[in-house]
Amino acid sequence: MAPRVFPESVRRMQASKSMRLRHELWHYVRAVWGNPRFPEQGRQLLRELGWALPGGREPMDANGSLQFDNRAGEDFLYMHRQMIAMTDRALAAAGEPPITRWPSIPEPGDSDFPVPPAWAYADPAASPQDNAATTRFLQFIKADAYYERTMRVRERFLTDPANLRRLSLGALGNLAEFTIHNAMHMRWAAEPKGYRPPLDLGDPASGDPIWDGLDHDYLGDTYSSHLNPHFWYLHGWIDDLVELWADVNGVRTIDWVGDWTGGPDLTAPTEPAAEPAVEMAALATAAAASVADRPVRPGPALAALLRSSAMPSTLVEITRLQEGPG
Ligand SMILES: [Cu+2]
Repeated sequence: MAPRVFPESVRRMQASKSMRLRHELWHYVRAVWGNPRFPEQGRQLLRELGWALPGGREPMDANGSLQFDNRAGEDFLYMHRQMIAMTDRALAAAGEPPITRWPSIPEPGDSDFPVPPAWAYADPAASPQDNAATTRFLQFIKADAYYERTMRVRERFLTDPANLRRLSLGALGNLAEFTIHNAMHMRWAAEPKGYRPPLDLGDPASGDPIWDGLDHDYLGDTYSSHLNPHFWYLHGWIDDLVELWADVNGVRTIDWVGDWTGGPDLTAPTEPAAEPAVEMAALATAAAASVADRPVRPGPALAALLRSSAMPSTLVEITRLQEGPG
């Protein structure tokens, strides 16, 4: 059976600029916040926008090592759990059952979820060497051997009750995000229709509307990944880890500490996506203030600084850095 495609009403909600930007910015902030190369002005700008990461909840420390005792992994599990709940509500409103979840990660040769082939990565904003390295990374992560030597091993580790008993929920979330979730995104990503320019922190809501269409569902970009049918299968699998963990540890009600879902909606109030905006408001934390109340403009100096800092901040960059092939 082909991966399930949601009704257009649901896909329209997911394709709204509001939801796209929220998902992208949420991942972006967590990627850059603790990086010593991220300029302090950038952090200040995010604070002013209401998008500061709650204190001490960087997924990685300044050296890029995963942090297991600061609940950052809870943020990851919690935020995506809210996305699933929102989508399940939209599906119910359209008369459809909740998202379908992968009970286990599809093996090589799975006829329902074949791994799309690697392609020659050709981001016009990257150097030829960089594109070649990303192409090698795609070949590496999509190979059967990657599943057999790495992904399956990690799946077994993360679902083993003995391990789940030893891990806090935050540690589990962080391990899941960076050892298997990012890799699943890239393994099941298909060649995109084009290469979207990265987030412009100076004007987050800007960007060519061609990237907002229903057909922009590239799994390797947090701006579009949730439009891709695979997103819900793989995040369903991740979300089930939470239940498995709770079960194994006899936890009946999870007392979430890491519950950061991002800041206010930064899309212009004139956005036509009125309904999704209402839904998204439920995700915004202390989000009463809108950008209009806080006319923040970073100026060209910060924009140039952010560009030149060249930190890994996108899903492709982070996963390539972590997974190799070296
Ligand atoms: Cu995400």
